[in-house]
Amino acid sequence: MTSFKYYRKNDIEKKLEKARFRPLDVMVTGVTGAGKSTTLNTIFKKNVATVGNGVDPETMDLDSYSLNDVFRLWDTPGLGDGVANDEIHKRKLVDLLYKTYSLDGNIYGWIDSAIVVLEGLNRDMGSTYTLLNEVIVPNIQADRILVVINQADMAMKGRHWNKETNRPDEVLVDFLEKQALSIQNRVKETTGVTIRKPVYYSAEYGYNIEKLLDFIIDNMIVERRPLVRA
Ligand SMILES: Nc1nc2c(ncn2[C@@H]2O[C@H](COP(=O)(O)OP(=O)(O)OP(=O)(O)O)[C@@H](O)[C@H]2O)c(=O)[nH]1
Ligand SMILES: [Mg+2]
Repeated sequence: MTSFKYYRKNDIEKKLEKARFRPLDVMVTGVTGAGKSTTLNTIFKKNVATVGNGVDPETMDLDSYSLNDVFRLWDTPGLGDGVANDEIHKRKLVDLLYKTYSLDGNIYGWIDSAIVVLEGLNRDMGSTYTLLNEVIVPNIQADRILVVINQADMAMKGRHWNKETNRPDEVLVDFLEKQALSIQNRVKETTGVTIRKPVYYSAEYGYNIEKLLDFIIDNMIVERRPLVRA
């Protein structure tokens, strides 16, 4: 099993040198049960974050995990956890987006980019759009928002997923490709924001994790993040 600890570490390092900050801080968001914590565990190849049973919300607080000295990931609570809890979670997410540091008399956002994790089956697109519309889009620049699709294995309810190779067959790949395009379009319609075509992966089965990391690394903004003005 390959380790992701040093995955393209030199590339990240080079970009950070140019941007003159370090490490890269990526916030992982998404509805409850989408698989944020599982995604972190798969990248870290160990259980850093507690995974839920898929029914009850699990992560309640913000936690950061350093993969190495250049890349840090932030696990967050998922929306879709009831109205009252969602308000508390939203506040925590917004607070994290306004966590700052100052340098040379300027103030910058601590978080460099935000990932929105969707599940392959798309059970709760409503909460995903609430998350995008109320929390993410107003508080971080559009080119720092990455939407990704987890649970690729479940996109067709488990059909067309090859359990021996832990990969989708052609039918499922075709389905996932279309789904990625349709999500890109729907995000544009619902939020007005043009996002990059989402990558799809399976945290549970370790499928396309390199693609996920490439997506983050290749789309890194090599500049410190100015705060969004209200
Ligand atoms: N089939 C499948 N199940 C997954 C995948 N990723 C996560 N799961 C399952 O989905 C459930 C929820 O996963 P979590 O990682 O706890 O989800 P979360 O987004 O962190 O949820 P909250 O902490 O409640 O916001 C668990 O039962 C995981 O095992 C995946 O790629 N495929
Ligand atoms: Mg979690």
